[in-house]
Amino acid sequence: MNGELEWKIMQPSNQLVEEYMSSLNIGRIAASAFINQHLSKEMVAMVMDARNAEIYHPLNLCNIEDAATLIKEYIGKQNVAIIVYADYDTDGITSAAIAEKGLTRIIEQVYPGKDIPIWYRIPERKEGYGLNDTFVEQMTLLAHNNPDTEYLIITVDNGITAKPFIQKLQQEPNIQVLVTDHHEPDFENDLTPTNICICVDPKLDQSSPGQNLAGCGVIFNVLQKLEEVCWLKHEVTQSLYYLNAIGTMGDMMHLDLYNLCIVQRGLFQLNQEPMVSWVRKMHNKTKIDAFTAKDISFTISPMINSCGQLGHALIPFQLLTAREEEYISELFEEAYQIYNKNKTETKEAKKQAELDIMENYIDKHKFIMYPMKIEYPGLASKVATHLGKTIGRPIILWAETEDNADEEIIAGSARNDTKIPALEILRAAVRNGLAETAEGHSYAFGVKLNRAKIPQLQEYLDNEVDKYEQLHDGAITIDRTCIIDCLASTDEINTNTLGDMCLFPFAKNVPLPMVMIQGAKICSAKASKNNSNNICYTIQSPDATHPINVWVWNIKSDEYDEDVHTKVDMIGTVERDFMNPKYATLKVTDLRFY
Ligand SMILES: [Mn+2]
Repeated sequence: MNGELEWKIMQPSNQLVEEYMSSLNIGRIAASAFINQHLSKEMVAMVMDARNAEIYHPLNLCNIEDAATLIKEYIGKQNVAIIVYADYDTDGITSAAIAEKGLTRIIEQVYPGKDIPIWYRIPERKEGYGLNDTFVEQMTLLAHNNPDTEYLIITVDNGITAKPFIQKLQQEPNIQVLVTDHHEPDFENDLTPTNICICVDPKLDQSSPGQNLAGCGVIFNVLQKLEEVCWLKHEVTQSLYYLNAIGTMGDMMHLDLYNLCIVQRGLFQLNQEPMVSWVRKMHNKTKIDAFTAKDISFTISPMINSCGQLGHALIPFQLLTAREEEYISELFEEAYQIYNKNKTETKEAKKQAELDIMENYIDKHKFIMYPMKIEYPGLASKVATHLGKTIGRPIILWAETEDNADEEIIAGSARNDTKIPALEILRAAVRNGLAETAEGHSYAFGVKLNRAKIPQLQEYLDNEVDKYEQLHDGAITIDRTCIIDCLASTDEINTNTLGDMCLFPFAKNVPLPMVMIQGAKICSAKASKNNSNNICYTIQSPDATHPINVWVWNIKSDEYDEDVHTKVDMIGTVERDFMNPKYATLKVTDLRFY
């Protein structure tokens, strides 16, 4: 914690800050952050107002009109069943929930009383992502045995690379597939089904709007279009923004203007009355009375995701779509328990992996390849994210389980917080036949490895990193620069500032403003009874009227000496005090005593 980061102050001009403050009616800290993030006043105002905005129209995604027309045609038929095929992560589950609630209510509005069966299929983790042979066989058999029923399969958050499966499905005359997805198409290997069924995916056309939509954002837009072709107002989709917000944040999509508005509108729904029943339970459980974007990222989405990771993807889907209060309570308790279990398991897995790597890998390798003995492979990517940050090397991690022990090809998660071009190196390895695939972003990507070639690949990666390092000094060190938006007094760490932090969905690419308290007097310091590395400091800026309390976690015990140090510089974000959520505190990112 102490003094690890390089602080870089980016305080904008007073005049500009004041313009933002008066036109947006916000404080100095939020204003400075918006300016540093290059967000115009008009853009910020648009996002802030999105909480009350009544109607959004669907984005003009390619094939969206055809998709809506196809659904309209099917819901008008007599003998018809709809099957929604989703994914087991937060985005997949919220996509399925949006489809469930959306389709049911739209059908009810267009054909009151008409009963169209809608089934949901959320594969479990061990089945793998996307359509699979078992599903194709089941559907083929079903369609074959019921020749008078017409089946419409709608994929959500998957399907754009499932051409072989869709081809088989559509061999049955009474099966039709509609793909809605946001993943990259794969034209090269002829896996993209655009020529055999209707596909809605913004990635099919780089010039299409909605490039940053999550899977749930795509199905949401399709349903909005369906409302339009059915001559309905957007009443149904209007009530589903909160699910769209959760899925969008859960998939960690870039928050462009459209996504910021979705999240803002969704947050408003999560916090307003009448509240969705499971959301109210979440409020009670967490003792938080107004969720922020950060709460979606760190509490709500993880609860949904953690069930899928431990092999219970159906529970959160049922929770999100259940209608009976008693059933909702039951499902919520179950989901929350799995979430807690997941947290404990993840913590333990992180600790063990870190220890093992530090003892047995770090001296031998520049690019860590780590086979992890883990009960729940779903936790591997979370462990990888943690290790990428802490070990300071690029890392590929995969789960070694009983299930995959015999498999020739295994999937792994790669993370890279260094300046090493890890993805480029892996792609070169794929071209050299040492690995199967590498896809994603430089900081986080997925790989498929050939078990027999792992030793060779390891040698290759170590060599490549070595070569790169010799050309680029310091490439393997993690970038520790921390941008500070604004210098502040301890007096400004107050509930007004805290209120500003809730006016806008600060998260991801628009993070909470980073403030710096300079030259504060240390009035007192008190260690936690449970852990002497956690200390509550009472500090006061030179010109402030009140001292404030801030907790600092995991402080190196030799860093602070009360006989020597009397002052401190701190950087951090203004957040709820965990002891008393109504009050503001500084969540300290780094500090320096003197
Ligand atoms: Mn997704």
